[in-house]
Amino acid sequence: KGERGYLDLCKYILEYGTKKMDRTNTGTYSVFGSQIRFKLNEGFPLLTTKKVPFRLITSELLWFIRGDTNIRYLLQHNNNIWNEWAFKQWVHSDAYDGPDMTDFGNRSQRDASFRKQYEEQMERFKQNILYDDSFSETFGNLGNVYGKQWRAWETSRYETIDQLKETVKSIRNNPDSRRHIVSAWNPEDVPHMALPPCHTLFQFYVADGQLSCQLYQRSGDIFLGVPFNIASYALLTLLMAHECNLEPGEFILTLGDAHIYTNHAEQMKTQLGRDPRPFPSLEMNKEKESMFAFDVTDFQLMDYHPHPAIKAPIAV
Ligand code: DHF
Ligand code: TMP
Repeated sequence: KGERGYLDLCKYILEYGTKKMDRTNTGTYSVFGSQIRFKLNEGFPLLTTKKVPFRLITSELLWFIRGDTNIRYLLQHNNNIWNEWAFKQWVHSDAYDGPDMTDFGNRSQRDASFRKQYEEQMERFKQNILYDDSFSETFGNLGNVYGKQWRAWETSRYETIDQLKETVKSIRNNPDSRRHIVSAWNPEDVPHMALPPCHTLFQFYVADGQLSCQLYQRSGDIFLGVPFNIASYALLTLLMAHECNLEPGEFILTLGDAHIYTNHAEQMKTQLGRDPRPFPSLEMNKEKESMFAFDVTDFQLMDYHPHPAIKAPIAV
């Protein structure tokens, strides 16, 4: 019930996870294969053992739904969660003329004077993305990431497939189908993405008038990313249920490599020492019939009383 499943998984990984090096050179405790379930009629699954910024989750999800892959939209909504991965493309390109930013993620944690330089360059980058159209087109685009694959998957016949709309149709017309699937994992495009999709594939399921959703997440940053992913897919399920005139059922998160970065272990223990509170509830503007028409102002979180936020560095 509630976030117990999440907290139990955190405890399990800290206790039994294998110590494993990773792409970012940070180091993790890792477990392969696990599952957490949330009943969506028991409240909206936004963690309460630390404050999770719901505002950032809505604008990121609407960004996927609109088929956008450029961080400009996120910055316009004061959402900075994807900056590092676009920034990386810029500082490694010939167009970049500032101080060396190699391995900026790790170096900015260790070296205060470098951190200042990094922050200056990041600020310059953000201004360029927001106000320079051609800069933003080149460096704001993360490649064929989620939005592109969900809404305009390219076929070998030079057509595009709108997986999200096709799925709406199949849920409405053939609810019992076992093929309500959206895949973000496009092997042809994977080498050209700033970060290959972590939430790889999701499937909907209809039974007893309820719509459930299961996500296969190949790689989960349990402390930072996963709380966002849970809320984001719960929200997507609510939107999809609304659009298909169904009640929300369950959200099921299935994880591949579920890891806690070694530099999040202390924060994780702080969080595990806190008592979970009841989940908040979510009201959305039901006057809008389609998820494609929703705006950030159409969601209202009610009765969210979390413990304080806990800061942690993100592995780039
Ligand atoms: N890389 C890694 N290593 N972990 C991730 O979770 C991750 N997530 C990505 C892109 N790359 C990633 C996209 N989603 C934050 C949360 C989710 C996310 C990216 C970043 C994050 O930093 N959350 C902070 C608050 C951020 C803020 O307030 O701006 C948090 O404390 O939850
Ligand atoms: P990887 O591509 O080497 O697996 O690194 C991606 C990291 O980002 C990994 O720690 C998982 C994390 N992540 C999430 O947990 N959720 C997300 O939504 C995204 C985009 C990334």
